[in-house]
Amino acid sequence: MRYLTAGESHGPVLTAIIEGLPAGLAINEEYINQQLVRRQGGYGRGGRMQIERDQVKFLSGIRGGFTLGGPVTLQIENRDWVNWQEVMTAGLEARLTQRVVTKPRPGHADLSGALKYDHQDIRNVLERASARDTAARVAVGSVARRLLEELDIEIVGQVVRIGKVALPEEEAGKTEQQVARVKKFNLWLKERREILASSPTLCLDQETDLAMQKEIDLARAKGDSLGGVFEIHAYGLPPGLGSYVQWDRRLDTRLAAALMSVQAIKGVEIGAGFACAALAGSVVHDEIFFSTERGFYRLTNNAGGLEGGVTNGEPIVLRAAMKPIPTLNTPLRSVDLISKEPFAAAVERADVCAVPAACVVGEAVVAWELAVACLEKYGGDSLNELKANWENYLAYLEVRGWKLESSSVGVRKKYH
Ligand code: EPS
Repeated sequence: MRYLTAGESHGPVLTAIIEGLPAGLAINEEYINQQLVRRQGGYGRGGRMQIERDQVKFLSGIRGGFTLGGPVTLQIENRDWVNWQEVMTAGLEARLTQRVVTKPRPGHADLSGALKYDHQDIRNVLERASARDTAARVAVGSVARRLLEELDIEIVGQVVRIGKVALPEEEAGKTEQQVARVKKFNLWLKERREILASSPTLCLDQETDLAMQKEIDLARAKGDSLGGVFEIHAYGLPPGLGSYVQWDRRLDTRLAAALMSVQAIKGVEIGAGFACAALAGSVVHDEIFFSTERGFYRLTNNAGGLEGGVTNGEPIVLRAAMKPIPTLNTPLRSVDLISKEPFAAAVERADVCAVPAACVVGEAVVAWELAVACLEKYGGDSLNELKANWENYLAYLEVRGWKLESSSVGVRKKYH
């Protein structure tokens, strides 16, 4: 399964084509729109999100509410297009001398993009480099999420840090506390979703949520911007997705790449991640136990559900660090592309903080990689074929001593 996205931030539409989806998957536009709304929200967004009302339109590959097996085309309109039409239109009549950008903003693709593609107008770079494209990626990821639901796989994301404000567990370190948190959250998936849906920063802890909002207000008042860290958990993955036999088949390779590909992400961790480096092996590795009742089980999940690039049956735990948005109201020093004169970057419309939005994008790109891994493992041209292969594999695992009931798949079924 693969996909491409296309579109400029102020062009008429964003488009994505997905190829390789099995036939027979029930999907509707409303399902995708719910995720698009989540991406548009979050505390700290700027003026552009007042204009856009992202909604997907299916243009191919779906009939009567079910996928056909052919390429699925998704389209999202840019409402801002009406304000940019004359400048952005594809025809020769485009007013290319208007809204020209020659002042590269530090932290954006502006300077390297203009040099790489031989552009004199940085608009030709920023239009495609823009995080506007993440709307298309969320639409694509939502299709993958729908497929994963059929296999009882759930993904949930949360913001754990914005600027200097972080969840108390963050400050405490990541071994015991993190394990306890992962376990607790496993039982509380439904409640977690409800709390997160009402948190403007996508943070589970109310006190931290309020402190994060204050931090964003402070940054806004100072004309500054903020980054942060979000965490994605995936539940319901049996052991055996991904492979250690080749570097590019390792699931952690793909998940890390997917998260790194999201605009402004500068770091990714899996499980206890960078904290592992400071700890002894005896503390880090998740010991293996067995009982006839539970089958194979673990008491810790520092590996974040991945060993040797393969899922081990524990929840997947990923984190991504987002840098502060580089478009600032406090000008940074830069140099004009054409005149080579130094200047202080002009004040522009921008988000103060887009970490909650990036978390929704993170969920989407993780959903995509997990759906690809499932299709590779189980195969099938139709959903029925995929599910039959999946159930067959779960039955095989049970024979080998890995029990669905005591795994995160089973726990989910019991509690939700
Ligand atoms: C972005 C700049 C802003 C953001 C945009 C990403 O857009 P504009 O230049 O139109 O003000 O709002 O994000 C989105 C449009 C979006 O949908 O998330 C950038 O430079 O990356």
